[in-house]
Amino acid sequence: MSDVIAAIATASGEGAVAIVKISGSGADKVASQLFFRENFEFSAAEPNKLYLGTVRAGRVEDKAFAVIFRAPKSYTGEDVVELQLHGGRVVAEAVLEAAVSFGARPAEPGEFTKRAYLNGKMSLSEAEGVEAIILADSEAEAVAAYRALGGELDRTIRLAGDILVEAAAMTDVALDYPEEMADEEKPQILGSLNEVKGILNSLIGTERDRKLVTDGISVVLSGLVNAGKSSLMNAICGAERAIVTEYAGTTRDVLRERLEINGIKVTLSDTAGIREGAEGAEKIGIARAEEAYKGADLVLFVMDGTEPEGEEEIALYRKISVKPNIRVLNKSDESKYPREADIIVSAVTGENLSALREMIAEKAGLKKGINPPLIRERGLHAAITALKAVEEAITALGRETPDCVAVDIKEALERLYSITGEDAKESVVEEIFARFCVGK
Ligand SMILES: Nc1nc2c(ncn2[C@@H]2O[C@H](COP(=O)(O)OP(=O)(O)OP(=O)(O)O)[C@@H](O)[C@H]2O)c(=O)[nH]1
Ligand SMILES: [Mg+2]
Repeated sequence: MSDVIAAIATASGEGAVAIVKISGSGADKVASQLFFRENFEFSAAEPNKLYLGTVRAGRVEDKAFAVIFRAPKSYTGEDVVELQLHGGRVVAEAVLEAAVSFGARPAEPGEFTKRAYLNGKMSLSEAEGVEAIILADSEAEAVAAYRALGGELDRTIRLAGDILVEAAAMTDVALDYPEEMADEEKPQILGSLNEVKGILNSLIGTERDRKLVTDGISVVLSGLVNAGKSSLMNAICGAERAIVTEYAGTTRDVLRERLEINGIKVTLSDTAGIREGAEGAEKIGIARAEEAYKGADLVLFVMDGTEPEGEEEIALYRKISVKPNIRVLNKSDESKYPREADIIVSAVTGENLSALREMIAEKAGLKKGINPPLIRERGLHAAITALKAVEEAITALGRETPDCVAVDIKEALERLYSITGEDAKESVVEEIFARFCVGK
């Protein structure tokens, strides 16, 4: 039986409410020395119901709510008591300290979720979804994390696993009657292996989207001098970040700003306008600008609609067009020289800027609605090794004896189940939960 653990579950600092969680068999005994209410005993308390009372921890007292969740119907699968106190550091810390003096142990980072996993309340990939939702700092990331947390990844893995188990069973039959494998089982086994290969390929294929979700994309404003890049930077950020003047060659350094565009994390960079014959600091700025657009995921090629399209602009676009890009014709409010563009905007009036935001999100490849469940680095690596094993099984099926095929299928299965943790090694489990914050 596991010991009783306790932790402050809420973030430190001032806040309306602070929560102390106590989990384990005997959590109610610890809590009963902290929380008091007339005619109330935890042993007789109705689960999942809030009781208003008083907490006493040494000299500190507070009005508080207490709730008890009875095993196995709790987050950890054990008896859990939560004490909802007034926010701030002092009361919560006093209550935690008192809980420890009454026999609880301070929880390690992620220990509540680790217990939930060990007690079969959630899989490893769901637990990683919990971690990801806490760490999420964009809407898209939170949505993807919730899908992992909701078990979507588990269902995919289980489906692939079931097909592999069936293929392994067929290989087993062939082990007893090797001469029959060629005619009867082979095409079936091959069909199953190809099916799993397809599932894994699409899972790994979502990696780009996953990286978009977690890392965000880098978008660089580029173009000739005075096109209005800095003005667009400010308009998109909604703040006066970059210096704007009517003089050509204003921006020198690369100016980066992190923001969220339609739920996607974006690092937007303003760069020096590119022109021939620049000297000194401007020349260095242009070299940095070129470096920046070369490394971008998406380039916004900004053109000045009040100037005619010249050779210099055409030549620059030719260089930039090898990158994913959007041709933005700026200054629509005063535009005199229309030309081919993907979108016509005005940094000054704000015309079409929300359409530009949509276009950035779409070009980034993350259309609204497409949001694969989050698969953390560990899971992705396992999926790639599982795929390799499946491919080896397919090759072995054509050339080798059934026992070689069976070995490869077993390897694939082990890798797959390591994603959900059905057969995860202890060390992996330790490593995952150590990354969590205390109290989760
Ligand atoms: N009418 C109008 N003027 C604009 C618009 N956008 C920018 N400008 C003007 O164009 C001039 C240059 O704007 P910047 O934003 O500094 O242009 P830039 O591309 O960053 O210029 P460099 O940093 O020198 O390469 C300024 O006088 C702006 O006020 C627009 O949408 N409409
Ligand atoms: Mg500028």
